[in-house]
This record gives sequence, structure tokens and C-alpha cells, in this order.
Amino acid sequence: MKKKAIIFGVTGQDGSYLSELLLEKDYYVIGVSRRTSTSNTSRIDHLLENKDFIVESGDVLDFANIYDILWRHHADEVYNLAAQSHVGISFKQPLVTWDITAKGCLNVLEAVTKLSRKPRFYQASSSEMFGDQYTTSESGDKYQSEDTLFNPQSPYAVAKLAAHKMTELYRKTHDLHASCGILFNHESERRGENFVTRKISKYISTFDPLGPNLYLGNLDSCRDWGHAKDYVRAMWLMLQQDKPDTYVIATGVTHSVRDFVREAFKCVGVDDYEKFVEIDQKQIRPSEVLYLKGDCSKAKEAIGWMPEISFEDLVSIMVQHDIARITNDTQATYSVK
Ligand code: NDP
Ligand code: GDR
Repeated sequence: MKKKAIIFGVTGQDGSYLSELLLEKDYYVIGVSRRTSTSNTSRIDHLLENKDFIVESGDVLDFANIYDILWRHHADEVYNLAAQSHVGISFKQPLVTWDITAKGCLNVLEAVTKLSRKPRFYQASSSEMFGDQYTTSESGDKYQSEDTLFNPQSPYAVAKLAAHKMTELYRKTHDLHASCGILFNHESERRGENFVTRKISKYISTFDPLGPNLYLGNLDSCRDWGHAKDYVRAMWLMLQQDKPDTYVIATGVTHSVRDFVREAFKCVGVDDYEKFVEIDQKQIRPSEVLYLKGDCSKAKEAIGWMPEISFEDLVSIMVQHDIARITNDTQATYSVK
């Protein structure tokens, strides 16, 4: 029998890749999308004709609505990817971030526990929960693993930690097959345009040495960046295990924002990138996470997950995609004329 999965946050970057992966694996996919005044389905429009893919209107803030969706569909697996996922914005909108990211998860967990046949549950936890903490190995290597302490540095990270701990608690107290993926940054050509990597790749796609400069915040913070396609595979693998657990998912390689900028400029043959980059004080966060580098040994061993797309390929994929988009848009404009 075909398996059924429900994805909260289907219209986001990960929701779209996870939908594709599950459809490839012959699942029925029910994507939950909240009401917005203009269409928010651009990442999943190509799936809407697929008879195994349906979109339900739903909001993780509305318990009755979530329960109704879960009750009607009898899913085998539920993925909670819904969040206000922008760290910078969470400082300005802490309450809505808390409601969607922490309470939203609890709403889904509670609804799941009320079902007679309980689906397996995945919670999208985040490396941001580590904040300023890391573990140091005997050789002096600094990294975060499942054993590293948490010390969140933003309203987003605090909310994610609450959801993470709640999921682990429900695993124990409600005997739920509930797993948490502590995912480090993952990007793609579908990344939201206000995250730093996409902001950079979009800028490069229209780069003109005589045009406006690239305005960024902290260039020295380091992130462990992978490609989202690799990361949604880890989510699925976690729910295929006999027992639920918590796993770090990361590449194990860290780069600064400056490295990302340098690599992106390299894609268009520019070496003296520094003269085109300026600091925008508005992008500096009240509290910053300076260093993230994940150790995913547990996931490698226990669920056989490995990242396949390197940092250099990720940057190139994103830049080439945005360049192609501009070229296509230009062609489209010409053909209209
Ligand atoms: P996105 O911001 O692209 O997607 C978030 C999704 O949540 C969107 O579909 C959004 O809908 C939906 N959403 C927001 N509020 C609600 C609500 N009230 N009810 C229902 N849905 C809602 O994030 P990503 O795809 O990048 O990330 C997926 C998840 O993984 C998020 O929880 C994120 O915090 C977490 N994460 C992401 C990492 C990354 O590097 N990408 C790393 C670690 C964790 P809409 O389209 O309407 O806005
Ligand atoms: P992050 O991603 O906060 O790590 O959260 P983001 O791309 O927003 O920032 C990464 C680093 O770049 C610095 N930065 C800027 N960031 C943005 N957005 N815009 C800028 O102009 C800019 N200039 C410098 C930031 O200060 C930061 O240090 C992402 C999200 O997907 C979360 O949902 C997820 O949980 C974590 O990754 C893991």
C-alpha cells in the first residue's frame, strides 16, 4: 500500500524538495499551506498537477484545523517544517516567531497524540539552538554534535529549542515515533531571498562593476552550508528507522559569509570582490551566532546519511540558477515586446 505523508510548511524551500522526494518514493503527499493574500505556491506549482499531491489549507496556529487535517488523512508520516524561519526577523517579531515556531509544533504534536493511529513525526530542529556553544576535540577541532550544550541567541532559536525539547518529551511520555533533525544551514536555488546566500547569488546574477554595491551584515560569522536536497533525504531516513531519535545533519565543513561572497564572485570571474561589498548596519543582529560546524557522525553511522553536494557546487548552482533566471526573464520581456 502507498504511504501517506503530511507536510506542514510545504510551500517553503524544504517542503518543496521533501514533496518531490516523497512523490519519487511513491507516497501520497498532503501539503499544508496557510492562507496568504497572494499566491505562495511558486516552489510547488510544478507539483500541483500530480494526482498524488494535494494541498490543504491550514495553519499551525489553529489546533482544530490541524487536527481536522490529520484526522481526515490517516497519514503514516507527519513532517513539521512550518516556522517563522528568519533569525534576523525574529528579533523584531519575537511573539509571532514564538507562536508559529514553538506553539505551532506543540499544536501538531498534541493533535498527533489524539489520533487513534499515530503517525511518525519529524520536527525541523536547528543548529541555531547551539548558539555560542561548541565542543572542542583533543586535536583542538571545534564542532557541534548531539552532545553539545544548547545556548540559543535569538527569539527564533529559543522557540526552536522549546519545540525540540517538547518533541523529545512527547517521544518519551506519549510513546510517539517522533524524531528531531538538528539541521545546519542548507540552501538552494529555492532559498528565500532574504537569507544571506540567496541575497548574494541574486546580486551576482545582475553584477555590474559600475552598479550598486552588495550590502551585508556580519561577514565573519561562519556557517556549515549544505544543499537542501541532501537534507530532506535525512528527514525521510529518520522516519524509516525502527526507533525515533535526534540527529545532527551537517557537512562538517564551515565557511564564513566572506568565503561565500568570494566564491560567488569567482563564479563570474571577479577576484577583487572586496571593493564591491559594504556593511549595512541594519543587517547586524543584536546577538549573533559566530561559529557553526556540525559533526554528523551519528547520522552517518545510524541512518546511512551523507551529504553529496559540496560548498563550491552549492555556490555555483545558486549563482548559475539566478543568472539563468535573469536571462530567461530578459528573453521573456523581449518576446512580449
Ligand atoms: P522556509 O521559511 O522556506 O519555509 C517555512 C514554511 O513554514 C513555509 O512553507 C511557510 O509558509 C510555513 N509557515 C510559516 N508560518 C506558518 C503557519 N502559521 N502555518 C503553517 N505554515 C506556516 O524554511 P525552510 O524550508 O528553509 O526550512 C524548513 C524548516 O526547517 C523551518 O522550520 C526552519 O526553521 C527549519 N530549519 C531550516 C534550516 C535551513 O537552513 N533552511 C536549518 C535548520 C532548520 P509560507 O510560504 O506561507 O510563508
Ligand atoms: P541563519 O541564516 O541566520 O544562519 O539561519 P542567514 O542566511 O539569515 O544568516 C547567515 C549569516 O549571515 C549573516 N549575514 C546576513 N544574513 C542575512 N539574512 N542578510 C544579510 O544581509 C546578511 N549579512 C550577513 C547573518 O548575520 C548570519 O550570521 C538559517 C535559517 O534557515 C534558519 O531557519 C535555520 O535554522 C538556520 O539557518 C540553521
